[in-house]
Amino acid sequence: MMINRKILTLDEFTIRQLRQFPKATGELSSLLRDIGLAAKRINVEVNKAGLVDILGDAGSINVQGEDVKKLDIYANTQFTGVLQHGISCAGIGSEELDEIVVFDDEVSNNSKYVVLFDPLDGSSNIDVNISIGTIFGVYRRLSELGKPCTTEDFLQPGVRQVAAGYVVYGSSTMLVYATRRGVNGFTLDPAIGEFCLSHPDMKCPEDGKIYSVNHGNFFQYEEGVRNYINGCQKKDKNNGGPYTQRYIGSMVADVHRNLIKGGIFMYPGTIDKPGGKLRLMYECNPFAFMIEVAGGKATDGKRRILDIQPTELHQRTPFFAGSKNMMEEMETFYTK
Ligand code: P6P
Repeated sequence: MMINRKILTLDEFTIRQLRQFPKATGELSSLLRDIGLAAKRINVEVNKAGLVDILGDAGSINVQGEDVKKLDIYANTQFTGVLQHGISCAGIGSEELDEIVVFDDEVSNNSKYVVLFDPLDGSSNIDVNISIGTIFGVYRRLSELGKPCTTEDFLQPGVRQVAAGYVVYGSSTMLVYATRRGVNGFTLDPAIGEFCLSHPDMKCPEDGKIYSVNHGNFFQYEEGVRNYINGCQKKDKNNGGPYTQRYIGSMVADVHRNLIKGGIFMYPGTIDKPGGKLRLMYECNPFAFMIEVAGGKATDGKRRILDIQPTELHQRTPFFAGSKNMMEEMETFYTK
């Protein structure tokens, strides 16, 4: 029987990466495999959501004040569980939980990393079968090994992430993650239950023609943002041709598309919410890290997202991210 050596599973890929770092302990590779395991379990439930009455609200309200879908809770439990029972994670911060969870057992207290995640982003789309996703960021802890992790381990600027990624549960299920060495995408092969390397060394095109923003908030945006959006619509053949507006209302799906095709994703601040809607620690920082590693840019309109010093676990930030040249064009409108 011929073995197809071209197909690399997530496990094989992380082990090969490990070989390039003889001094590496393998904890990060193990953590990424744990995330892949949780993603596979969540994928099973997401794919049958309409069949087992898993639709509909779980009846509770999360820390964001949003109706919690049953899948949110399931996804949060899966990620928390695999990370707690792994060998790499000392604790987690989740969109679904008011406070951090310190695992505080011997193995976890001797683990090097902490993880922040949004277990199921875009969950309001579950009931209408639109792609949803998981977003995660991994930090090396600052506190002393052997002791429980602390809040300071989580409130680090995004530039200190050692890895970040997302899972998009869509027409296919993909896990995409970045380390400083690059961004790689793995597509789940349901026949063998493995994430297989399908998008090696992903790069964000420097240019694009897609802009993603909620036009419903247009008159609430700052003038510079409104001028940029108008500019996107006035493009003619003499200045690169018209842009296309694409906005699914699911950050993972929108940013994933723009990462592959080129484009700019915007969730600006508004008059009502000048700090924006998206969360810095487990939505914006992970995507900002990935997009920068892939060659793009990510700011809050003025500052580099990864440089923001967080003060709260669930703080929000305006978010602009995508193709380098589109971001630089947007910045000229913002500073006018
Ligand atoms: P709006 C989903 O609720 C989410 O957090 C992101 O996935 C998405 O990009 C954004 O909110 C959509 O927000 O206000 O445009 O519906």
